[in-house]
Amino acid sequence: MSIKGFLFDLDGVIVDTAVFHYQAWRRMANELGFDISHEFNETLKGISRMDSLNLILAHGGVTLSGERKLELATQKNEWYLELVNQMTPDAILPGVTGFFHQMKQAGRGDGPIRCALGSVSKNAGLILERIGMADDFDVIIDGNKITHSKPNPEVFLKGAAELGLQPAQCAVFEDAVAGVEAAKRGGMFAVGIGSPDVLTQADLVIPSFDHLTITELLAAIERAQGMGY
Ligand code: B16
Ligand code: MG
Repeated sequence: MSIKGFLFDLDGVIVDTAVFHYQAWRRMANELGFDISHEFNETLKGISRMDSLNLILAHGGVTLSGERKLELATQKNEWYLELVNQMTPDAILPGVTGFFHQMKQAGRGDGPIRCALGSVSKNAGLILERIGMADDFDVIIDGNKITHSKPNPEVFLKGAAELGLQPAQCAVFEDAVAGVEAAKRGGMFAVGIGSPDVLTQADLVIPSFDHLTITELLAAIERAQGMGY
């Protein structure tokens, strides 16, 4: 089925807020007396705030009350927002702005490509405002509109539905293992942004949007579909 919609993850695809999440979670873990590595941080990408906290506490062997966990999640978010509030459009990852320009111009003969944001972050709206991309999506699905974080496909299924498209008509751009799994479980074509060694479930992996043309991308997707991806 030909691709008519693009669904974009936010953290690690449009902007590198994954680094800010890591800094804030690491600060919290350090205050609790343990550390988290880059490798462990990979497992938190695309996972909701409370699910991330539970994974980190289990990793550190720490058990806390529900009330204390809420306090810590709130504290982490305050540290994270200090970093987010310093963001400007300069934080947009290389090639993203050019790709969006092409997307607005590209058509498939039977209509333009439509796009949605599919992020489990409750701060997605603020981040898009900070980087000047709040008006660049036809549909925005964020952590305030969903009940299950990735790898559950809910965020992308809602995005496709609000675009008026079938899942198979959509390609998802994801940097996280959990996000690629969500796209596959949702029945979408998964374009991994990063390393094929990490994003092993993706149908196609590209290093970034830098120097990427829509024509080349759609051709690569069609080749992968032809191979029964
Ligand atoms: P917040 P994405 C996800 O965003 C992040 O990858 C993940 O690390 C974070 O815990 C989650 O959002 C929740 O974010 O605390 O801001 O609500 O990758 O789905 O865009
Ligand atoms: Mg991400």
